[in-house]
Amino acid sequence: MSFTLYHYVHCPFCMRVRMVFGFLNIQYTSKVLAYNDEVTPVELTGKKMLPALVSNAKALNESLDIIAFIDTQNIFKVKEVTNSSDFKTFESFLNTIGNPIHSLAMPYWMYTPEFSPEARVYFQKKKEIKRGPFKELVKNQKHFVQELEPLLRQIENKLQPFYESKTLTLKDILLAAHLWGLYVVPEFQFSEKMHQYLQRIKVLCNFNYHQDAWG
Ligand SMILES: N[C@@H](CCC(=O)N[C@@H](CS)C(=O)NCC(=O)O)C(=O)O
Repeated sequence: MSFTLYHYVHCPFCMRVRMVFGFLNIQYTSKVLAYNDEVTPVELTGKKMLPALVSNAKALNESLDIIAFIDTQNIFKVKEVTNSSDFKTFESFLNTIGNPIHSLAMPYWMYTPEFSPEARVYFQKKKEIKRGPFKELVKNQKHFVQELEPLLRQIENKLQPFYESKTLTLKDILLAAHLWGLYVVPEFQFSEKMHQYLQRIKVLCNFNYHQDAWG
């Protein structure tokens, strides 16, 4: 089967899929779309939302559905994990960490090479509806870092050395994909333990953030 993944480089949901592709050692064609390209994603799946996976005639949205689809040996046990009693709590924790992560990282992401000037304007305008002016986000960096620290400590306390596990699981993929975005923020630094955790996942997943820019 051939796979084409349409994604945004900075997008944590897209990164989830890239990490799983790498872990499973499955080749795919990578297509990075411009953030202001509304036509291509809608043509693919009917929604302006990535990641989108096209395989043979089928196009799929939703990172977890894509992971379940490509993981034919059910290594990540997507259904079992997402139906388990603690998954709602885990998902809400992801949202909780996502908030300060995005507030810190978005003003930097938009200046990475993924964004043309037009895509940058589009991104900022759209994201400011939910988050307020980016200017304020940048002013409040200290506050977001302070909000994050205890949350990261909660993760750190559960590493065995993976999240509540001796081996890598779907939860590590979801956490790492969210946390990875923080590497772009100079005002924030991971603890050594968290950094090692993310680097361990990077190696296991053959994850190369810059793959589309540098090969
Ligand atoms: N539930 C979706 C969420 C995907 C999502 O939110 N993608 C964002 C990028 S991080 C998106 O495509 N946003 C389009 C836009 O806001 O224009 C998944 O897990 O795949």
